[in-house]
Amino acid sequence: MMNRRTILASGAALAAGAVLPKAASAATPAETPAGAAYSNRRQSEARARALTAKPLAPGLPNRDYMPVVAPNTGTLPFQIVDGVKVFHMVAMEFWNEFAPGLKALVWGYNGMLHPVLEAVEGERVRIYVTNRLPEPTTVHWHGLYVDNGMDGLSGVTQTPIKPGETYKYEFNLVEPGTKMYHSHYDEMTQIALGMTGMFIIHPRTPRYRVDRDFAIMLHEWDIVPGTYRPNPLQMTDFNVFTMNGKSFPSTHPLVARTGQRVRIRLGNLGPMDHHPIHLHNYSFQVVASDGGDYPPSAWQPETTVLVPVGSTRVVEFDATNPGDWAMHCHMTHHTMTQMGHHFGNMIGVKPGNLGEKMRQLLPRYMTMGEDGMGTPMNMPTLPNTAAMEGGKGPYGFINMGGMFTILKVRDGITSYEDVGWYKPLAPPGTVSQLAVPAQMKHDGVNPQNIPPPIPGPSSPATTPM
Ligand SMILES: [Cu+2]
Repeated sequence: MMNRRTILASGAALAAGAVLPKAASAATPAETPAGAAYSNRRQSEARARALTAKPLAPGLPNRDYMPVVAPNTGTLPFQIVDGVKVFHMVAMEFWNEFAPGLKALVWGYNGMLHPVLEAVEGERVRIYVTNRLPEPTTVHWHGLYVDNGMDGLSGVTQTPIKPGETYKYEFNLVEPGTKMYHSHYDEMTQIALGMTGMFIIHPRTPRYRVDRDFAIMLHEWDIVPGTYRPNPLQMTDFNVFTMNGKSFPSTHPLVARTGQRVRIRLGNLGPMDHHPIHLHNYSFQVVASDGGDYPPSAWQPETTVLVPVGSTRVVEFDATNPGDWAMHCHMTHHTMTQMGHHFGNMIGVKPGNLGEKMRQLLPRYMTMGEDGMGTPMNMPTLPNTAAMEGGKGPYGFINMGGMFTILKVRDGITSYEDVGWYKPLAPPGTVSQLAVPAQMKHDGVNPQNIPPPIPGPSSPATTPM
């Protein structure tokens, strides 16, 4: 293997005019502080040794780790047999209700979409995978350091698990982190139908503790309104966006007590899209990915974290401000459910009696979108179709649906059940409302005093009302 010493010895570096500091030339990269940080060689070597070492005792929830909360889905159970933690995953088809009014047949594990596998660094796991799908499958351990034959890639490291068969995976968990798992056979179909989840390996000795620890897998689906099967052939035009298999308003809120340290682990194994997840009000730190913990010097304050396909991102913050704070994908079409995207643009169109004329041909026709789409349209829909948007909130209609949930921070709560809306608790004077004319006058604000519009081909400036 080439290191700096061998490069120097070979004379190649000298011939190329390279000059190395004296200290660096006396050590391999891994032996210098900068080199060690750059190459992570010692960590890598420890990981390789741990793969074949005697495993540590299995860790137990609430003793060796605080279990994560995975809203709307579950954590897979385990047994401990002869010092090994044993899981049984069953790949199967089942019905999932994405949002009120929309159910479809999906593929997942043990009757759940994205169930969490949770374990502890240093222990050994044995994971049985039974295939109850109509086609073969495998499970790949995404981001985990394992023996090659445990990697779960059909055709490369193992034969596929045929329908009816049960395979065994077994390995030491040599590294903590927010990892994932997913099918690695007919990926386009099986991942599109839901066969993904998070594999959380808690550190044996945490560097610090948090009070709330949430796990959310993001996913996207194409479910044609009125049908019951997600379409795995879709490449671009997804219409159902989920957090742990649910679209708002079915996403369970994330509940925390004021002052708690909150961690949110986000994973994305959806088919095609990256999701910029935004949290209202709080600046969080991005502290880790499926590659491992970031050193604190590399933590980054953000309000939106991009979660690319095939990655996890872990964010943390102190929930110091009570309220109902939205957390959602910032792609506007990812916070809508099953909207038809194939209409012409109707913004600014004056439809006149078009609706009446159309209803002679199509009795339930509605002209849509000439004033924008912020008001509920109560459109008659096909069977098995979710409403496009989120429904009723404490101050009226909520325009967002899809990949949207709410962080609910409350003073002094003792239960993490849904705590309702913040409205009754909002201190007087802290809610935006209709302005009082006397105060506007006092502040020199005159609603009639507006800047003139810039004239355009059909703007109101050139078409008098
Ligand atoms: Cu998105």
